[in-house]
Amino acid sequence: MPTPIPPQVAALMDLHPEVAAALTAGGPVVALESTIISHGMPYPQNVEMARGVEAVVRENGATPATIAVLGGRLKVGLTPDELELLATDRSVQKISTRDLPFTVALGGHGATTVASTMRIASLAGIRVFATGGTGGVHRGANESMDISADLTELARTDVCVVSAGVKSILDIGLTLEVLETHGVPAITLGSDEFPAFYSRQSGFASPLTVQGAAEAARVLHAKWTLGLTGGVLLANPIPQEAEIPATEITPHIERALSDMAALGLTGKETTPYLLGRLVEITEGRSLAANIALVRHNAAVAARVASEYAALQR
Ligand code: PSU
Ligand code: MN
Repeated sequence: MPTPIPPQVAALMDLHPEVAAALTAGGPVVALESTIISHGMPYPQNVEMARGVEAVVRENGATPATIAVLGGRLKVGLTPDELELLATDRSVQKISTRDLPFTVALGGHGATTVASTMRIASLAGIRVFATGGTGGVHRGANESMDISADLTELARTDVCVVSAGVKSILDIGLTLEVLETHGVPAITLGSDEFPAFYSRQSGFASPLTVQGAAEAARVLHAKWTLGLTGGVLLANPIPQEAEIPATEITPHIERALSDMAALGLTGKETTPYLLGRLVEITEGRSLAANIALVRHNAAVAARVASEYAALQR
């Protein structure tokens, strides 16, 4: 049974009729984030990716719900015009959980990160979410304290995030440690090695492995039945044909990081800058990889959502 949305939350939310119908029927729904559209990719590839990913979710038997804040309203499921606005309007801010009450209260436009998308998905009763890569512990975090709120949200919000692992612009080892501290299962689909976004290999063993969507759904069901609140990170390695091997991408990442240091960028600007700089350095190859992995994650998330919905009946 879907959990009813509290009326005071429903008053702030615009649930797309198609998403509302799917949730009422207990059908599979996949949440999608919007920072990747507004701050993760250039136009027009960003809006093409957003439309394409929604189509992939449908082809795999689930209903897509792209999430954002528009004019202060929590939007769960977007129209084509709203996707276009997110892809083009420069007034759209990158909003994480920290920023969410501000954007709602002041009526702004916000593209939601993994963290704030998880929270809104959870408020709407959606349990499965597909993205590209999750945030994590940044390299040098022992000095900068830059640890993505995505990890905080995984610690407390009951949503499964399907991602291609953690970008090696982050410290993958420390990210896995923080997830363990917070009781968040980090599970890789079909591999013993935790993936590194552009690359299938990271050099880090995956804490846990499942062989398919049905097994993943059983883990979600067991976790939440046991009252273990919080999320699950399901890592889905980038398809072989789209990957940029670690030996190739690593020097590019080092270069992007040193360019960023020279500019003195910190805080919420760092992830968008690094993604954009890598697209320039790799002459678009990192963008093609990014699009391929998001589509792959959307397909997997749709299958996990379907298996999970079946377990609820
Ligand atoms: N990884 C990507 N593309 C993205 C992001 C991550 O490949 O656009 C975004 C996600 O929205 C993620 C956010 O939640 O970056 C993390 O930002 P920060 O490191 O500032 O928490
Ligand atoms: Mn940060």
